[in-house]
Amino acid sequence: MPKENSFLEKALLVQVETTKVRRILNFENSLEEFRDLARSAGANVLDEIEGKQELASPRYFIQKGKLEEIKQAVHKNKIGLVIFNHALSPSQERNIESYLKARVLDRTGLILDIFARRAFSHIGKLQVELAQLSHLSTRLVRGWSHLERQKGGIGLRGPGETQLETDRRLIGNRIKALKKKLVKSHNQKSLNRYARKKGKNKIVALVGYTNAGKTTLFNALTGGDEYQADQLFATLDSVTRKNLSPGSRAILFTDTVGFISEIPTELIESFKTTLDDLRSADLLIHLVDINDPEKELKQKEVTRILKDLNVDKIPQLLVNNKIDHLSEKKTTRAGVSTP
Ligand SMILES: Nc1nc2c(ncn2[C@@H]2O[C@H](COP(=O)(O)OP(=O)(O)OP(=O)(O)O)[C@@H](O)[C@H]2O)c(=O)[nH]1
Ligand SMILES: [Mg+2]
Repeated sequence: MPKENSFLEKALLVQVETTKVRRILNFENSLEEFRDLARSAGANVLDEIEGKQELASPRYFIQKGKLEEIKQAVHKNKIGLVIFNHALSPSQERNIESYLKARVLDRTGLILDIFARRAFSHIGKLQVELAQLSHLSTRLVRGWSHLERQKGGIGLRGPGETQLETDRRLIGNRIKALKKKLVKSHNQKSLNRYARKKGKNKIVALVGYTNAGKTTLFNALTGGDEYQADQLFATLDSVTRKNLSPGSRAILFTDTVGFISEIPTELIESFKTTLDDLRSADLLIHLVDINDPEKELKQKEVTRILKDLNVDKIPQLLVNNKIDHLSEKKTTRAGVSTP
């Protein structure tokens, strides 16, 4: 087990294999990515519980025996947060929480949390808030019915309106306002200035799975000093800069947010503003980490997301990255290990 870090939130990770509905990455690699996600969210992973079942069970997602096992581990290590590498329905999340007496976060919630930690720009923050509210609004529909009994709240509601209706209305209003703000901020962004001059300057966008090395290449090509790190979702905001190489024509490179398998739809929807920059590109450079055991599947996922974003007709160059790493001995990555 890793040393306890009192500054981080103590967490337990849960991943089960559903043999009748397989996920995109294989079990081990999916677990590895899950550990990276948990680490990126600042979790101090004290335990992991794995399981295997045919299908998700409706009430708790996992089987009761497994849930009891988790409960005991939670109790033993005084863990306050249990993270599932699965999308849980609002009622499953609530049922598990009341059984375990611990906070439960699903894969979508985890990814949203990382995004919230990484959003520094004005547009980034707006996009994350939009994604979180969209996620919350789906939870309100079925999950918060207990709020319907609460009434009151000066100046908040119209006649006969329940708390749930008020919450929905307020969230709906905020979502609408956020979308408006996003469009406005986007129009003011520098890329549009560049786009107007686009006749002269070609735009090349770097795309790929998270951690493929987009920002590192972007910095090398443009002399930029954007944040690059061995972390999932190090980049959230698109940045565009001119190439460095003297003598050649000016080319504008755009660095973008990375993709991930089973990406929450709320995120794709909310990040349309940033991802809109891809539409102005003349060429997409699709970076693939050649050392990644799941590179083919990840490449397929990126291709699928690009199609979803309607940018699959833009010429694309597939580039194998981190080839220097190929000859190096494979090192094991940090996860739950014994010191
Ligand atoms: N060995 C090796 N490592 C690289 C190379 N390019 C990037 N890296 C490392 O890979 C990690 C991820 O790099 P980033 O450039 O942040 O990756 P990214 O695709 O921008 O990731 P996100 O923004 O999180 O989606 C960092 O630790 C880099 O140092 C490379 O060519 N060789
Ligand atoms: Mg990056």
